[in-house]
Amino acid sequence: MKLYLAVFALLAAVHCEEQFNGDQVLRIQAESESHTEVLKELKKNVDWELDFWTHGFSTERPVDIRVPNTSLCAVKDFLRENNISFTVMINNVQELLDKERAEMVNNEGMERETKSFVFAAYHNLETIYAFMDTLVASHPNLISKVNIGSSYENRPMYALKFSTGGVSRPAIWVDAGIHAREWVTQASAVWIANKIASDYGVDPSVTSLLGQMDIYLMIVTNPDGYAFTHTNNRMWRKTRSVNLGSSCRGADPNRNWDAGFGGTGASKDPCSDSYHGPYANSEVEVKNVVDLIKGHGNFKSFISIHSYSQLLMYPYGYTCADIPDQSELHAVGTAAIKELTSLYNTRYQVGSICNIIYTASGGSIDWTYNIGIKYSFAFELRDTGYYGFLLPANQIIPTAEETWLGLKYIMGYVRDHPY
Ligand code: 0X9
Ligand code: ZN
Repeated sequence: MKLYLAVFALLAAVHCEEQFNGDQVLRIQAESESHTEVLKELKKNVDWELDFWTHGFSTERPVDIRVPNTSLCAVKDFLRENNISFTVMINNVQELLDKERAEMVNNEGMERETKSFVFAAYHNLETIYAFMDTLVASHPNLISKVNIGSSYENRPMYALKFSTGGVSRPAIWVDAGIHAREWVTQASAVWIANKIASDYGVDPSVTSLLGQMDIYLMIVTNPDGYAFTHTNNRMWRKTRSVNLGSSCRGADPNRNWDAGFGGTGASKDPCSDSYHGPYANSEVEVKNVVDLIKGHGNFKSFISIHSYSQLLMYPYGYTCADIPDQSELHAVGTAAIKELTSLYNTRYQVGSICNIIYTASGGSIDWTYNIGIKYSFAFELRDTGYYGFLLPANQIIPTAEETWLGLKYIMGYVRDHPY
């Protein structure tokens, strides 16, 4: 009976997982304003079920779209009719997903056998949470697990707090995985957590930092979405909240913060991947972080980690107006990227969200900046569009290593520039 149930559960799990056979990701380059307008029209077409992997429309940056197999002919015809050139960035999405899954299964077997954690692999939520417990247990005087509340589907949300003592010390916040499908961000954050733990007392910069400040690191900021990318739909981005009056679920947790909420670069359509939600902080995952930040009251830096595009951004997203600290943040960002690039020559661009990618309202770092957290940054990690969200696991460690150099630079700067 038990076996029967297990087999049934397995079949059910396999059965309901979204398939992407023959789907392609097209990379489209708009060469004029009229192209840009055509692409905006394309986005309004609901019948083709397009999945935009990039969110802005400009002649400076390509637009990447996952096109379901059944819409491929129509979309390619449409682009050709409008004289818009494109390349096939991913030829068959499902092939990459199958490979990713096979690697995960293989890796799980290895981890069970060797009772060790493999950093060069993607892991599900349970395994990441178990990793956090192991890390805390082996560094009890440095790391604690802070439960900041529960997700919509009642999963606990944990930040790792690195602290050597003191009372309400100035602190640095780092979060990853607020967008569920950006898997290299959660995986990099796992590696970085381990790196901070092992470098304390060894690397003078980390040691002096933690002598004065605390670090809060949230590895999985959208646990419901992350679990869903493992069980149902690898391409899920949003939260999993129910939307009244719609059969579509979730809001974009990076359009839900109280900064320019509901403005340009967010959608009011609950079915959109950039749906801002019914009101600011409606998503409990966002609310939990907001409450922690406000309740703490002494964060000096807030860094949010996304993928992909290889960018380091500072506010604002909701307007292209310069922030008062523009030149300082630009200089800090540029120096951080210099460190990042020094390792593997990975090229990054630095700028304000609005100027560098697109107008995006309701973003986290705009809110943190506006409440007085000057050193607010957002990373977009690898790559620039070979694999997009489906970055092969053998790039996790190099991505994490180089990102850490950038992060460490920012953290050191924050330590040395109290305000
Ligand atoms: O559109 C976004 O939310 C981010 N890009 S992504 O492709 N990862 O979705 C960029 C927004 C900048 N980040 C923050 N405002 N925190
Ligand atoms: Zn993102």
